[in-house]
Amino acid sequence: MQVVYSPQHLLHDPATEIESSTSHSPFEHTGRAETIKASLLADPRFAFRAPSDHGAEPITAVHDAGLVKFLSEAWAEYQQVVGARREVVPDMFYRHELRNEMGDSAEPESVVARLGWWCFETTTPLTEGTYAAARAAVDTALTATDVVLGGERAAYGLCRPPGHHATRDLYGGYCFFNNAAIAAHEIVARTGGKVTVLDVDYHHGNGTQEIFYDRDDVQYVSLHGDPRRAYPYFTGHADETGSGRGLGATFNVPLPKRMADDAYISALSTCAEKIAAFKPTALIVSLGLDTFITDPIADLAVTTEGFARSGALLAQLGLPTIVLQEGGYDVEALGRNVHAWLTGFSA
Ligand code: SP5
Ligand code: ZN
Repeated sequence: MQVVYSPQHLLHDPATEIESSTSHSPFEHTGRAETIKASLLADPRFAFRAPSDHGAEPITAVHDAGLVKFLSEAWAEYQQVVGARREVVPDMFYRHELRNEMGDSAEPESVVARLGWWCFETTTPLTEGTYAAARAAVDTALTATDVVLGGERAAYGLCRPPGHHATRDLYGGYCFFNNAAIAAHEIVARTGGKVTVLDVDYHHGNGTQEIFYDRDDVQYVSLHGDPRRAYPYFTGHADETGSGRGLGATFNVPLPKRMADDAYISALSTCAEKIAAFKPTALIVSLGLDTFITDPIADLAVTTEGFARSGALLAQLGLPTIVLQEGGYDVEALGRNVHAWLTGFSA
């Protein structure tokens, strides 16, 4: 299987994360992608290639152009306006209730205000090289897409930073650009075929869901920790099924705490049936390994063997498949978990 990897991810290197009312070393860090790289490099069945530059147009097909502009300039502008900071994080978030009965705001001018305009939470700092890394992650997803549209059965994009929490207009949840959504839209635009994004990250992919919620050409299927207890809390409930033309093209399966392999595989089989019924021409898997039994920020109990079984089950759909890296924070196990999933798929 071809693996797309870029060392540009190293440019996004926060040293702190503001989470659970504390500032601590980040769960989402450069070592995650490096351990996955090492694990796959050790197996000659995986062939590495670098991404190619796809420009900004595939990004602005999915995201507001203002978000791209903001991320390209915000870190440097903050240094000028506020002072030298390694990580840049919002102090204030725009909530439209601030202007009840006054009419909604337009994008403000101050970089401090713009942070709160484009970002939805505190755990996703901007560093000097964040924009370059986020652009490389998009190019990684699009190059993996090229490999599959070129005729390969499957490809893996080692995307970092991840993408599935980024909405059309907002970044957060360790995500800046929605790599999977950009790839899905690109396949529809280039082939006219329908695409499914299957999101197996522990956290609901609120961004991917939002981007495609009213569309009938991209199906979004997700199984994740129940948002009644799990981040991102405000989306991912079973009654969110799409709107307008997209009604029925969103399918959410909230999972209970400590769910282990057999029950998880059974839930994944239900998702596979939903995908088969949609009849897509291609499958994108948002591959988060934070469902793992010892993940530090999640509470499911999937094992390495469960990941191998997951890959094998999804291979049975027989679809051209692009697998894109999302979360997974037990870094000691992350390399072998990704390897198990991908070799399960390819076996
Ligand atoms: C891509 C991805 O997996 N993003 C996840 C973002 C989650 N960020 C906040 C997680 C808060 C978890 N708090 C649980 C504390 C356990 N010590
Ligand atoms: Zn996650």
